[in-house]
Amino acid sequence: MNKISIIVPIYNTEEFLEECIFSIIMQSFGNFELLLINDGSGPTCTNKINELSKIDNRIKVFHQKVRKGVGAARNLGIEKSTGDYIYFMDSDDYLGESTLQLLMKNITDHKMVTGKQVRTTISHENEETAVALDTEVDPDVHVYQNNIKKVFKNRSVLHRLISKDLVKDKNIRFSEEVDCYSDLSFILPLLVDMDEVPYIKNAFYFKRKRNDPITNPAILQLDAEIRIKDFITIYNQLKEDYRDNSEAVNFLDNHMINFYRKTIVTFLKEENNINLIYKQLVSFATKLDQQLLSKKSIIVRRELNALVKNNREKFESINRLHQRLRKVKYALSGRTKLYTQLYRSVFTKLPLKEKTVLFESFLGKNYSDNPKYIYEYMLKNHPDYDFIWIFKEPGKKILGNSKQIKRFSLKYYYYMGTAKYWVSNSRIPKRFDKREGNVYLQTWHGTPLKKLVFDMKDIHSANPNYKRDVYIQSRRWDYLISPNQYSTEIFGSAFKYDKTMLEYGYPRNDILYTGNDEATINELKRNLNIPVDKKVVLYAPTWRDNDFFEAGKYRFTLQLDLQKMKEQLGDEYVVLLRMHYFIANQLDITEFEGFAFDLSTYDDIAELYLVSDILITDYSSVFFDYANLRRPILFYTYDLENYRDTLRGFYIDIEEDVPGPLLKTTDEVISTIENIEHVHNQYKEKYGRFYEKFCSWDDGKASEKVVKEVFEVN
Ligand code: C2G
Repeated sequence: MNKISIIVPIYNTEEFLEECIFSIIMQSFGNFELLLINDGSGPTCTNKINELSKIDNRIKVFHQKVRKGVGAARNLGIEKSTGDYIYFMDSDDYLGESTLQLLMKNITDHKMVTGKQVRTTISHENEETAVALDTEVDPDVHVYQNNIKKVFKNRSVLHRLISKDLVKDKNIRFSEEVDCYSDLSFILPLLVDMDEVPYIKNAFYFKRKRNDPITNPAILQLDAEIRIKDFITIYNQLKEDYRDNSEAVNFLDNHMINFYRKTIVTFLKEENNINLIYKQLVSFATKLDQQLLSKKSIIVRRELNALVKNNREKFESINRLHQRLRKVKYALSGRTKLYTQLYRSVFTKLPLKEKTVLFESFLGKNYSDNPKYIYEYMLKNHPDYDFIWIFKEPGKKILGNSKQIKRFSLKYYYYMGTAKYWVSNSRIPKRFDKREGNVYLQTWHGTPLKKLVFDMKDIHSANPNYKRDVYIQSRRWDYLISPNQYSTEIFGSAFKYDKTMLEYGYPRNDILYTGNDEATINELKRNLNIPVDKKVVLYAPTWRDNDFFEAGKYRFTLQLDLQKMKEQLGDEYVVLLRMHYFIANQLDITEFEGFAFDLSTYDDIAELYLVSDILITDYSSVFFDYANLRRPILFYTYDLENYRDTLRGFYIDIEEDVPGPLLKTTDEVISTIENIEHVHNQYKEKYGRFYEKFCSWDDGKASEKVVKEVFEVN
């Protein structure tokens, strides 16, 4: 008795499937059948389904050769089910270990019971919310009675344990006409049949928010036009079927009006879109309950009334006003929004300044990297251009006396809107839509070791929308600089970039060829206030995606034992500490004065490369650049396994391919430095191969080549 039929429709979700199915077969409640409905997936996913179906004899597989949609797939599951209860899951989600047990325990005489949905972006073996998976079974404390309307506020059938008799008696099925929102036709009969539903707070369902709506969208990440048409189709149909049931009518109308306000009005921001959906708008508006409508805001009411009368001209004119009001409301809701609105409606409409070039490096933090060297080359050779630097804190010492503006000030928005050229080594915020005529040179900031964007599986950093955001931002790039053939290939796949690639090496490395002489180095050392007679070790690690205070503000804990290093190396060496620009906490090194120097906020790391005799890094791209100097590189990789295998994944085999030893302790670092000549010699051949692969395009002339291709110069 009391068997559950778990129904999982599957369409090309091979990367998530294992996690979903394992979370089911590991349930503490075991009396279930798992019905996997393959809704016309491709061969990779189909093979995966077949392979996984063999691991447990409670799994039954049904293949549909052609895709029929999620509604049809779930309906097939219902037909084939033999259990007393039905439970729907999506194939990219997973369950807490005792989820089914908790639901079963509490359903008693009820027809339905539900639990908590947790939104997640990451796999559960890596996930902190995995803690929730082990939550003790403590049913009594966490049961609430929830109003059925509240339960279905999200219009989803997921994570509801439902009596099969009810489904059978009332012949409840999903709509097969639509791709999105087919759930509505299943929900409505439940809604009219029940008032309250037990809600078990500690029965967890992990709903994955897919991190890649570009390559592999979930149903609700589909095109807005499809979603709108589907919603209206299903609304119209149900409105007809349930016209005599006031409860159902009220539910449908409320959801329709909300959908109109949120999704449809946003879609109509683009004026021409009205042509795509006008007919559908009229069809639903004429069905709305007038009394309910009278409670809505005047603008929505007037728009919908115009639709009821099929008066398109009037509808369009009210909608234009609605859109304007929205913009004003948006602009008034904060300074950033006001400036963004000015950027969009005013600044980008002003004439384009054909000879103005904006430069930004590392989000305005410093005067450095590729933009600095492109700027300096242009300043010397093409002074007929106007140059503007964007800084978080203007007033920096830069070559020449070009204008400096504060990032995110009104002037910044003004120049972003009017300058023809943008030169940046990192991402420019999403809100800056590109205007006609703008030329955006993206220089990027390093040869990738750590996997980037679309080559990453899970996203562990503070921004779960990373992939979508980078996609939007990188569509605006016109040129991208590549430092070597290896990067060209990676940038293509990681950014899905297919516009012009400038394959000239890095402008930021020009100085490693033009400034690698004793006089320049000694001068730099004096400016830095570091002893000229000591050898210099530069420690430049990268940041950890999972160690942050908030987005963009990361934490770093120094794992090098400076005390030991000072004792054993202090006579001969000094150490320069250089944290990544994302690191927000300060290092406290007061007790190592004269031996350790914190140069984390120093503008240009290339100058630190020049003054140092040895580089210590970990997974930072700094070593690809430093290798241009052919000086020794050590890798202090105390957390290699976690970093490589969980956080990021690498493009190269770090244990095989890098031109120096991987070290795990301060003692190893010290003894390697003590024997540096010998160690460096051991890596001679590897270093040669490494240089060939990653540095051979650099020749001190990259800035010139880039400028000649991007700008109108002779
Ligand atoms: N950098 C620095 N100081 C550090 C680390 C990095 O000045 N301690 C600068 C270097 O110019 C380096 C660049 O920031 O090349 C990028 O740093 P990474 O550590 O490689 O990390 P990330 O910013 O994540 O970029 O394709 C490259 C990747 O995007 C990595």
